[in-house]
Amino acid sequence: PGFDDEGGLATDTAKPKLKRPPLYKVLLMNDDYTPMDFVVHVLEVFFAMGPEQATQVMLAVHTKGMGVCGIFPKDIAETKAAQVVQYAKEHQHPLMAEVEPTE
Ligand code: NFA
Repeated sequence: PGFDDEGGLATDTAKPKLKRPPLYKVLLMNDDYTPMDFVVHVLEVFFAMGPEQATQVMLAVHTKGMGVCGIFPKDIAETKAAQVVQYAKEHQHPLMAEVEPTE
């Protein structure tokens, strides 16, 4: 915005379009088989949590059935969820992660 003859409208009323991207939750699902220490490790590696926060989130997922491990733009959320599932599979654990839009 800002030039005088952009096309007839008062150009300084045009909003600079810098919208933030829609955000998506990465959910971690509980299961009966994945070891607790593996889940803590995953949260530390893929979600940059320290050991204390990673342990809290792991225990919340373990007791409530699922939990949010991070909130990101869609492509990042989907990449992280896919990386977690692939990494768990490589280690023969059934840990699952899903993506869901925020409100
Ligand atoms: N419920 C798993 C166990 O008791 C631990 C776990 C926590 C798995 C969080 C998945 C997610 N070993």
